[in-house]
Parts: sequence; C-alpha cells; structure tokens
Amino acid sequence: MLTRRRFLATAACTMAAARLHAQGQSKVRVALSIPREATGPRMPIDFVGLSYEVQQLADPSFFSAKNSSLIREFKALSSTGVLRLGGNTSEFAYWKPKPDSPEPEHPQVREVVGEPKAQYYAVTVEAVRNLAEFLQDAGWTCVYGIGMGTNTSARAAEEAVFVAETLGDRLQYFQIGNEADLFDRHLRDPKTWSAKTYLQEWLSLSRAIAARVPAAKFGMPDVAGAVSWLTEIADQWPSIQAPPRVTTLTHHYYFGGPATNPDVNIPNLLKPATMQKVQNTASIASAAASKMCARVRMTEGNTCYRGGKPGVSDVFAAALWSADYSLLLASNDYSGVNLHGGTGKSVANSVGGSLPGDSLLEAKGETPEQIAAHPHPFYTPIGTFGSDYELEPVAYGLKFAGSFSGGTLLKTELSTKLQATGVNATAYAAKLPTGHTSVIILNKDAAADLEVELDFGQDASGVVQTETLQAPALDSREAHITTSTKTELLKQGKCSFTVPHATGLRVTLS
Ligand code: BDP
Repeated sequence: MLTRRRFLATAACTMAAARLHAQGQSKVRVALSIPREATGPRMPIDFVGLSYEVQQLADPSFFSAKNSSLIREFKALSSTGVLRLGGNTSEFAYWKPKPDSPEPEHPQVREVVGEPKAQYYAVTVEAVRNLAEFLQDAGWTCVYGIGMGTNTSARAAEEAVFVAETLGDRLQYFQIGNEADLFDRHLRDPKTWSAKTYLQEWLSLSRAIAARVPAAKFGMPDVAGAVSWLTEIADQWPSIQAPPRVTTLTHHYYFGGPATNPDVNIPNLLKPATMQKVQNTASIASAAASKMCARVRMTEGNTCYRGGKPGVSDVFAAALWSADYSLLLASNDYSGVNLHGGTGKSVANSVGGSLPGDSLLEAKGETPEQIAAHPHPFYTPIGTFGSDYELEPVAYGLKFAGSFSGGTLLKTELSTKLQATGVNATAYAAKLPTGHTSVIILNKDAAADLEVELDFGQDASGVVQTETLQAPALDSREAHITTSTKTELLKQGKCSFTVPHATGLRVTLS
C-alpha cells in the first residue's frame, strides 16, 4: 500500500533520480581477491542495536508487550539486537519505587541553550516490568542507563536492584551517566571536571550498585566525543582496588550537526575522509579497550546531532553511511553499534525542546503536512507515525551490515583497492556462522558504477547469491534490501557483478 507518507517520499525521489541521471555516469572495472582465512574480529550476533532516551520510559506503554507494531520493527531490524537506554534525558530521571514515593529533591543545574532543560520525570516499576516483556517478545537485550548528573548512589542502587531482578538475562549491563565529558556545560563545575573526577564519581555509584547487585556488569564512560577519556581510564584502571566489572568501553558518535550546519550534507557524509576520521577514533578506542580486556561499543550515534537533518538523515545516503560505518567499526573489533532515535518528543526534550531540522523545513516553505511526513527525529532508525512505526533508510543500512553478525571478518585490503580506482566505494568480507563467505560492496559514489570481479581462489566452487541495498537515489526517502532469486555458479573461482552508483551489494558464496 502506498501510504501518504510514502507517496510524498516517492515523488521527491523520482525527481532526485532524474537529476542524478542527468549528471551522467561512468563505469569502472576492478578485480578483488577474497582471502580464504577469516583472521579478523568476530562480529557478535548482537552487534545491531538501537539507542533511545530514558525519557521514553515515562510512557510505560511504549516499551511494552502491547506495542506489537514496534516489536515487529525491532524484529525486522534484528532478531537479537541490543536496546540501549540513555541520552541527555537520562540525567533527569528519578527512580520511583512505589506509586506514592515522593519526588526527591534535585540539585541546582545551569540552563544552557541546546542542552536539555532540567525537566524531571519518574521511572516506575511498571515501566521496567513492561520493558522486560517488550525485550522478551522482541528477542532483544538491554544496556540500561542510570542517571549520574542529578542522581544519588542510594537511588542508583535501588533502581539497579529492581532492574536486574526484573530484566534478568535481558540485561547486558548498566551504564551510568550519558556523555559525562560534556557535564562541564551544565551539570558540573568546569574548573574541576575531568576524566579523573568523573572516574571517582563513577566508582562511587558503580560500587554502590555492585554492593547490592554483585553480578552487575558495566559499560562506561559513554562519552560524547572525548575518546581520550577511554585511554585515560584504561591507564588508571590497574591502580583501582577491586574495580566493578566493566565489560565494555563505550562512546558516542555523530557525523556532524546541527541541522543548520551547511557542512552536514550528503557528499560530506559519504566522502572517504569521514570514514578515515571514524577509523582514527576507533583505533584509539579499541586500543584502550584491549588494555582493560574489554570491547568497545558505539552506544549512541547517528548522522547529525540535535535530532538529525531532513534530506541527509532521513534519506538513502544515511543507509549507505550506516552500513559502511557499522562494518568499519566491526572491523575494529567493536561489539556493536546503537543508532539513536525514538519519538520526536523524547529527542526534542533531550536537546532543549525543539528540533532544529523543523525550523529548516519551515524556512524552506514545507507545509505542516509535508513536515509531518518526515520521521521525527529526522535520524530515527524507526519512525513513529501515529500509532504505527516504520524502518527508516538509516536502519536498512544497519540491517544490511548486520547480516555479517555472528561471522568472523576477513582481513582484507578491499576498500583500499576500491578507493585506488577513484570510485567512492568500500568493501568488507566475512566468514558467516554457516561457513559461507560473504562480501559486501558499498558503492557510495553519486555517479560511477563499478564492474567488480570477485576472485574467491582457483579451487573455490559453489553458487553465489546476491542481496542489494538500494533506492532510486541518494536523497530518496526510502531504502530496500532485495534478495535476487537468481543464483550463479562460480567459474574458476570467479564471478562478476555490476554495483551501480549509490548501491550496496552483498554476494554470498555457498
Ligand atoms: C546526544 C544526546 C542525545 C541527543 C543527541 C542529539 O546524548 O540525548 O538526542 O545528542 O543531539 O549528545 O540528537
């Protein structure tokens, strides 16, 4: 069925496709040899994840077994994903153990434009019970965010006890505080706040939790951008007496922002230099994690902070970005990626009350009806439309990358070889749990098509199947993953494919 929203999107993308066609296209040939041995990192089966604001729990019916259409979309994205609860709003939640528990006193915080307002709300036993049922039905686990900015050790521990009991094995670990590297803006004294002071506070909260929940595991420090904190913490770790159990080092990543920033555009999002920066951060983060015998997870991120940018975050380019981004992190031994999203209201509240992307659309003259046809927030992997939910393009990229979950990556130079052709493309390969070899080629180029010859080795044999990540154009508000019904036989270990511009192709040899 063509929904009203889809109709608007289709009209926009037909125009975009025509525009790209007019730019003219070229075809570039390249041969790629696929190594036989899987010597790279293992991509966990729960690599795929989503991140939501804790404030989403203020409506206990959202993450509940009754919200079956949301569960349907979670399952469509992954059968074994990880829901991370956190975000700026997590600093203003308070635990309400009983219906008549009074609201606690809150400390004074500074109000800063663009930072969340100090709007306190309760997280209740009902919300946590419903969350447990939601996770059970979706087949997902949870990284549960407990506030740090305005919380107390006693309340944190009390909440943790109930969450651990109620979520059971659906709980992966606790995270305490969101983006503490930015607390100097509104929640702590900028003169004294540092990775060191953070660690002291974190230790007192996590020790209070571990005292009541001895099996508690933690992910930290969940920084916005200061990955140097991961290194500092890893360096200080050996001097900490009996530290709580940290399984994961975490950080966030937004390509750019806010929506009003003209540099947040499709060419910049997809250009190789963007991924080079991601690689630089990933090298620092995974080195810190290996010092602590932990893994890294990118627990919150997306294309454009402060709620995303229409025309960049909610279009097919975001799908190619998220596929590439996720696979690059997987190649750096990350345990997973949680793309941030949720309802427009919860994310608007997390950034001070409104989404800059909306003002952009108003200025462009979009009608309220046209504006409502965009997902809110603009980057959300699952859009909310009335009482229904839809997977957005950015989620399709994550899903496409997630097809390697459970597999072991092959260490390859495929991306280097592709980039030497001058085409903006990357490629990754994995040995799947089935033993089959699978290759993903992401042609992010706006114009050049690729003619790829894959060489699996002289004695390789079998049939190849393909899956395509596609849309009419980079700026289409849609994405599709299509499995070809045709299979091909390898000839002398080789097979050839066209990967059109702005397309992802997955080739699996079985
Ligand atoms: C992150 C916050 C999150 C916001 C997001 C954004 O943790 O709560 O929703 O930025 O700006 O820094 O979109």
